[in-house]
Amino acid sequence: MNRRILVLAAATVVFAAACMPQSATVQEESTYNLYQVFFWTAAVVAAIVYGMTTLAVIRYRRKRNAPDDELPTQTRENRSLEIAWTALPFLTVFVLFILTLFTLNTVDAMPPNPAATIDVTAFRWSWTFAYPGKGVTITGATGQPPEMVVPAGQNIHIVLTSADVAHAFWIPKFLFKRDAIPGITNAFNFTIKDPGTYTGQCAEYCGLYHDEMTFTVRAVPPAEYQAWLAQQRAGASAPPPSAVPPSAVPSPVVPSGSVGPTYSGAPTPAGASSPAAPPVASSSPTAFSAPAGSQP
Ligand SMILES: [Cu+2]
Repeated sequence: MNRRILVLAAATVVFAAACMPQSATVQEESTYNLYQVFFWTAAVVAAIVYGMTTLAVIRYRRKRNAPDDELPTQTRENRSLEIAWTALPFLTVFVLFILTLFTLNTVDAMPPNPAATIDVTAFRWSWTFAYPGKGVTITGATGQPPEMVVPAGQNIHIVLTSADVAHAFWIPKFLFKRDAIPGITNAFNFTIKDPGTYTGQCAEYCGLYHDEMTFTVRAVPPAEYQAWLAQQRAGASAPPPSAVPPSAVPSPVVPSGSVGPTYSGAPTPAGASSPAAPPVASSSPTAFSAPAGSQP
């Protein structure tokens, strides 16, 4: 019976470790490795704590027919034991702290000359992706998530900010999240390992339509990325058919300098209406625009 419980516990631990998601980016492989170290450290600590607790409960339980006031052997002042249970947790936390520092350095590293730089601006309740110097700006609207197209296998530089309240740029498969704060820019790099579409969303509750603040990042081969840029510049409204997955809906595209408000950190004038919905026509039944001035 006990052996069966042990096997079940071990199988659960191994299964949980295998369930951890691999990162889709090169940088966050280090985050994945750190997760593994934390997980297995926690598993060992749990095994020691629960194991010794169970042992004490079973071994030193009150025996049948024992007198009421009988106590197990009382031990005090075991110097080496006290040193061990102080030093070992300290050492464990110290090692985890150092490994976390190394991981942060990897995640926050920004090598020069990225293949693409994208200015990301969060606003209630969508995102603007601007490609400075390329003449391309993609702006989503509430219920119409925008798509960021980037070259796969190349270094991407993101400069993140917010036009109104605190939001957070989160792509679960990247194992990465960063806050978008008004008046502050947060920069980071990532290199997506394989072409594909990765969904992201705002991870900081920011108001009534927070749940509509989704977006996608589509990584394509570098040549296709250049073709996409040229096509956007030329004012085309749909990506090339070869690049469209069957379920994809073309993103609302606002060429730079045309319609729509700018969100480049300019403060919203007092009394201005919500910047949530640039004028993008849609026939989708799920798409909607937040009425101006309807902020909760
Ligand atoms: Cu948000």
